[in-house]
Amino acid sequence: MPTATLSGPVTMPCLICEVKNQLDAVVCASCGAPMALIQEAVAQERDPCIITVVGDSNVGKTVYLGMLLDMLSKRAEDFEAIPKGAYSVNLQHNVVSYLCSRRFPPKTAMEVDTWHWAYYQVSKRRKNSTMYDIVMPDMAGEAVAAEVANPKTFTVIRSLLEKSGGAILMVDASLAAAGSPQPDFFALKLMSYLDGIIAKKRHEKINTPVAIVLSKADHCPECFDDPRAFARTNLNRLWNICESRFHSFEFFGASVVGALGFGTDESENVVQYPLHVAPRGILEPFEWVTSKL
Ligand SMILES: Nc1nc2c(ncn2[C@@H]2O[C@H](COP(=O)(O)OP(=O)(O)OP(=O)(O)O)[C@@H](O)[C@H]2O)c(=O)[nH]1
Ligand SMILES: [Mg+2]
Ligand SMILES: [Zn+2]
Repeated sequence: MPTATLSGPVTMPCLICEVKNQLDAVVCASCGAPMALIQEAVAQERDPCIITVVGDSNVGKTVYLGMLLDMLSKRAEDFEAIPKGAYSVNLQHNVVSYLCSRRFPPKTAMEVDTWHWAYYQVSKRRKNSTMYDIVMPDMAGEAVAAEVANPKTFTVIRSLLEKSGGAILMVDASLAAAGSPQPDFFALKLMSYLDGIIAKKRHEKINTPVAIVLSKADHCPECFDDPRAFARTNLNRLWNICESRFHSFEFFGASVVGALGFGTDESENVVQYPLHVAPRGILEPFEWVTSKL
């Protein structure tokens, strides 16, 4: 129970879902977002911009986000990124540690309080360049799937997308190129879910920029040459809903590994090992989304 003191209110609205929480809460009691985000935002004195990375389980969200943040903090392409709060570094730290030991990070757990949230201040190292305060959580694909199938199972996902200035949708290009309809259908469901929560009027197109990342493009290099043509051919349902309902969307090929090795674990399952890290097309989607904010 909140208690009132003479020094002022003891509750603070959550940055993501706006439910009031006690000041000393670690995570929001309603959606599970870390309250450290709010403390950072208050110190910042301006609203952060939320960019949400969504996609099915196993498409490569964790690897992509970890690599993106790492490249930003290494000043790739003249970007400058300053983590706001040490907890923000955990995602990048985790992914880079795994990749350095030639393993992929484990899948993200369903529990919201175990997700890594990253809060960075990003800008270009130029005079008068715009500063963006960017919040990017690493969500579990299974939670995204559950929310899309049954809205309100994971309220945090809905609140996040409602508040997002931009979104990055990840689609497994290697699966799509191999003829599986799963990536196309999942992306179609997600875009229609987004349409449902963001659209102000049913007949108006959506302005929120959506970058569609064709992940694991090392398996299908044609994604790099002409990502739009790849999408039109292999992800035609997704392409059509983008064209009909979204003003601003773009496709990008991306991959993190240059060479893969294969082995088996204790239960004789085939496991992939990243032998060589060669990020390609990681910054472009992010740069495109921020340019549209
Ligand atoms: N070939 C290739 N495989 C990749 C790449 N990135 C990720 N993978 C594979 O995809 C798997 C899943 O990657 P994650 O980043 O954990 O996927 P995720 O979207 O976070 O999955 P959830 O946490 O379950 O939602 C990895 O274990 C790798 O086997 C890539 O750039 N190229
Ligand atoms: Mg993950
Ligand atoms: Zn909340």
